[in-house]
Amino acid sequence: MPDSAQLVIVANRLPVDRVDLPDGTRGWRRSPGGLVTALDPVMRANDGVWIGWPGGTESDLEPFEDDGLSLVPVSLTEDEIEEFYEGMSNATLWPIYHDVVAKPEFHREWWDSYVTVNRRFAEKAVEVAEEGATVWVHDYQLQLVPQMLRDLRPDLRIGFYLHIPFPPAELFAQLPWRRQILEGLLGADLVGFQMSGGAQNFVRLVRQRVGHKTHRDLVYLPDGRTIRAAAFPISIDAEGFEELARSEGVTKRAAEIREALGEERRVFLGIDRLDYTKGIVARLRAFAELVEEGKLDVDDAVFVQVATPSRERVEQYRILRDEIDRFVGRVNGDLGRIGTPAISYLHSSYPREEMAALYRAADIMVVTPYRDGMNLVAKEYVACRYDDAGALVLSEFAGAADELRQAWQVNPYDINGMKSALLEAFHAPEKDTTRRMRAMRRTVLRKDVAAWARSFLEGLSEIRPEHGKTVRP
Ligand code: GDG
Repeated sequence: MPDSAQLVIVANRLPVDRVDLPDGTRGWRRSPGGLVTALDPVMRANDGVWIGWPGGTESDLEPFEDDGLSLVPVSLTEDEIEEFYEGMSNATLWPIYHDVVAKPEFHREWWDSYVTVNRRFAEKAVEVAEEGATVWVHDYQLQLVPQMLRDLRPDLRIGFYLHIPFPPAELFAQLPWRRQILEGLLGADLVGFQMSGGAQNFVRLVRQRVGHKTHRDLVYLPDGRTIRAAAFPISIDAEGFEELARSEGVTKRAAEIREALGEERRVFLGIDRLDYTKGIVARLRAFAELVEEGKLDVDDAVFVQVATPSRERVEQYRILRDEIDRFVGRVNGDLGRIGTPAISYLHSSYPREEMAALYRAADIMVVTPYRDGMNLVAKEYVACRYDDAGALVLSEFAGAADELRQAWQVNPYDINGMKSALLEAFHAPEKDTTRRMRAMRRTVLRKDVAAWARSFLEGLSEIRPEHGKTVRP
């Protein structure tokens, strides 16, 4: 474990989960996220350190190594989990940043906890960052960290990346702490967003609310510093997914899934964290109405919906879970037949192999968020379709819609529009689906997540080349 590092990643979660080992001790298991796959090579090339919360409330955890990655745990108390994580992060910022799809709550004690926890992350980062190091801060839970870092350590090169949308000024303005958040982000040299729209919203807000001069993607601070705000659309390890999809195990499992669902039936698939931004009920409603109207028959079609448990202690998420349970129960009660339910609903999380097998088994992938920073599920589906088969129905409000132009794009608020798209994708001739899938595959395979990480870090090193050391790509 190095004492100091040239590259420091700061994210809410560490890329590992706490597990009980067979010998009775507690250990760690790598949680397979896109972010760690992307950052693994740059972390290794630069002896990087990753700072994050390991989940839970253990407080005496020391820095450790996991499979060659240096990890530094930041602990949270039970109250902080409630106020900083479930409260301010997931019941205030998350809904505001997603078009106010759910009503955000504002509580001053949540904000206080957000400040405290952000400071703890910043202090940990400066402990391990070498002189002139690059610190890359991730996501909406840690928006105050960039300025805190700058105050403590002006020698650092600081990048920030937001994985979720950055809202229009009219929505952001509701936040009682809007100015503090903008100032927090302005501590960075480069602020990265999924879409150029997010970057533009940010620059406009900085001009309006903080009063700094701006020009295009640049913000000029009174002290002479320049900050850049730009889009870096995230992607996936496309080759890795394709390889997994081609493996014998996944191929066999995909065939089993098809058999279990009924070989004759075509498979619609949704995979999401159970989140109200993902539009799960609306898409199931569209499908159910098609069955009810006789436009689809349960002998010919089934909808498999996987909803991965998420933020289960946040009230809005409990309400949504009940709503889905009720809805699926009613649809299957009304429209299913013995052994052939209309919707096959799974509230569970699965290993990556099972995800790939589901992608391989699905004829029509349905991704219909009301708002989504990018949506990696859509890209993963495309990466797994090495046979150029399969159709993608995709919300125009997912960042991915910008790149996956050949999907059947839908407005998730328009149930009739979604019904038409589902039917069109269902009946599309092979020639059409192949042409679309080929084009989408070219896009997804051309720019993977490693390229995303490189381009962000390159962008960061170009801002003030004379200031700080350069990270090896
Ligand atoms: C945020 C932004 C942005 C899901 N269930 C299981 C599982 N997953 C994996 C998927 C995919 C990832 O989780 C979900 O990523 P998404 O992009 O779809 O959505 P969010 O979780 O909301 O992610 C989003 C992303 O950050 C990256 O910047 O694209 O817009 O909201 O990779 O495969 N993986 C496994 N088992 C599961 O049950 N193994």
